[in-house]
Formats: sequence, C-alpha cells, structure tokens
Amino acid sequence: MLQKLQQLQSTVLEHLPSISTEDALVEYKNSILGKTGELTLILKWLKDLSPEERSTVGKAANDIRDILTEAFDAEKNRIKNEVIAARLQSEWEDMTVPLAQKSGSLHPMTQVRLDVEDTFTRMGFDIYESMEVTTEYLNFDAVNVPKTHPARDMQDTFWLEGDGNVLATQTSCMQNLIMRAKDTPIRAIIPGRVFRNEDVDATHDNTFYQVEWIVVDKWIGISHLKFTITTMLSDIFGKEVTIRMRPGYFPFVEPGVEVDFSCPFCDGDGCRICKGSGWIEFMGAGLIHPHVIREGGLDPEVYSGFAFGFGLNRLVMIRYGIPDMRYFMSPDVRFLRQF
Ligand code: FA5
Repeated sequence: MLQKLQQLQSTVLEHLPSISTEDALVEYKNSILGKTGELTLILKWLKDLSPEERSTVGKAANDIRDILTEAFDAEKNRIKNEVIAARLQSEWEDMTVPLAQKSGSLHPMTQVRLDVEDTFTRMGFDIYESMEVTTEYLNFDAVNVPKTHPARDMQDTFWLEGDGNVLATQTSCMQNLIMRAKDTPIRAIIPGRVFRNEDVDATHDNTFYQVEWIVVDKWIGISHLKFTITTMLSDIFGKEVTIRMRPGYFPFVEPGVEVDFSCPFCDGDGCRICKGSGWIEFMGAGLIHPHVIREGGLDPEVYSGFAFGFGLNRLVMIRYGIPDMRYFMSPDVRFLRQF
C-alpha cells in the first residue's frame, strides 16, 4: 500500500509540469484528490488494514495528500503566471510612441479668412476681430442709422434683453470704435461673425461671417478703394480680376457702391458660377459718410476714408464651388475632408 502511495506521488509530480491550462489542472486534481480520486480511494481502503499498518500508511497518505495539494497549488500559480506573461508579450504596447493621428485641416472659411488677412497684413493693415454682442448705438446710430431711419429694417436684428444691446448684424459696428481708438492714418480689416434673424436657405444663414475694411486718412478717394478691392480679389483667386461699381445704398457711405468682379472661372465669358453674365455680384462699399467720420471723433473737412464689407461665406462658396451655405455649419466630415 505504501509503495502504491509513493508511486502515485511520483507519477503526479512528474505529470504536473506538462499541464498548461487551469481547466486541465482542475480536472487532473479532481482525478487524484477529488471525492472519487485515486488517493481518496486508497484512503478508503485504510479501514481494511491492521491497526499498526493503518497508522503508518494513514500518516504516509496524509503526508502525500499535503504534498500533492501543495504541488497542485504551485502549478496553479505557475500556469497563472504563464498566462499573464503570454498576454504581456502579445498585448504589449509602447505608450510613449505617438498615436498615428489623422490630422484635420482648417475649415474652408478659416483658410480664406487667413488668405485675406495675409494679403492685407502685407499691405500694412491691422486686424481687429469684430464684436458679436454690441450696442444699438455702435451697430446703427454711430454708422448713420438713427432710430427712426428706415435702413434699420434692412437687417433683421436679434435684440437682446437689457438696454440697447444687439447681436451684431454687420461688422460695420466696429467702424466708430476703431476711429475713436486709433490715430490716423487708419488701415483696418475686421473679420467677424454676425447674426440676422433670417430664414435659412442655400444662400442665407442666420449666423455668418463678414469682413470689413476701413481706411481713414487725408485725401482718401474712390481710386484707393478700387485698387484695394482689385488687389484683394486677384490675390484670393490667384489671377487678375477686374471690378465694376454700380450705385448702391448703404447709410454709412456716400457715394455708396455695389461692387461686382469679373468671373475668375470663365474670365468674363459667362459660366454656371456667374450665371452667364461674366460678373459676380460681390459686396457693398463706398466713401465713409461725413456723419460717420464726425461721430468717430474726426473732422470730415480734413479726413476722408473708404469702407467695404462682404460676406465671407459667399466668397468661400464662389472660390470652392460650394452649392449650399448650410454645409459650413454642418458637422459632416465628408464635407470638411475635402479641404
Ligand atoms: C452690410 O452688411 C454692410 N455693412 C456692408 C458694407 C460695409 C457696405 C461697408 C458698405 C461699406 P449687406 O447687408 O449687403 O451689407 O451684407 C454684406 C454681405 O453679407 C452681403 O453681400 C452678403 O454676402 C452677406 N450676407 C448678408 N446677409 C446674409 C445672410 N443672411 N447669410 C449669409 N450672408 C449674408
């Protein structure tokens, strides 16, 4: 019996290192130490032995059970450690390596705005960001649109609670502030977001971007305006464009003009983008009204200036052939990835 027990012990101890999974180990353990396991069965036969033999063999059997139990526990730890080591090997990642990132790109509106700013920085203009919340005075009164003036109806305004605050409807709301804050000569470009309570469609939004220019100095005339606009457009489209001016009404300029430019896509021959006319209607401009110059703290007998302002959304649509303004604010990455 003793011999049988020792043989069982050495068989088990020899076999254990070859087991590689926890499940197989549990199964093997049950077959040896479980209720119907080999060692348990041997222990059951103890009762058939003489009392002397029972005490010797019983002690040996208990010792062997302890040795095997310990061996099974040790193997369980070995297998666990092997599993962890294998995972560490296969799932190892160097956290210090930079992630392969898909880099984004600047929104097309930002790209064109930066191009415009670049052109004018080179021409010695300062850049000021327009205010989004402004006052009724700056948005209207200071630019020659007093309370009773019908021109207030030209821009559907979001009025804010409180006294005389509005969401800026036009970047022209910065004209007075800049004239008061800066010494002449003033050469300023003012990009900004503006808001109008308008129905949204392919060519109108209630939130859009404008860019405004003002130049104030002695002897500023319409030829300076013409040169500045022509240079800017030729820069943006990468080819020489010509402009034409038509009379236009804006309360803060006199004379006021609407500016069209020759279609850069067909060079004036007529195409889908210019709707066959060879010209693209672009923006409002003019010489700054003497009332506005005076309200800005300057003497209109001495100083004159020009101002123009356009919708950046529409310029970007023309440059990239974008058919619908609503794409700009949509989070559709398929649209954004094209730029
Ligand atoms: C103005 O806002 C004047 N402040 C521009 C100006 C400045 C004239 C300086 C003279 C001197 P207007 O309301 O036309 O003008 O708007 C200017 C441009 O903003 C338009 O030509 C158009 O391109 C754009 N715009 C106007 N309304 C919308 C709209 N709802 N959605 C998108 N773009 C618009």
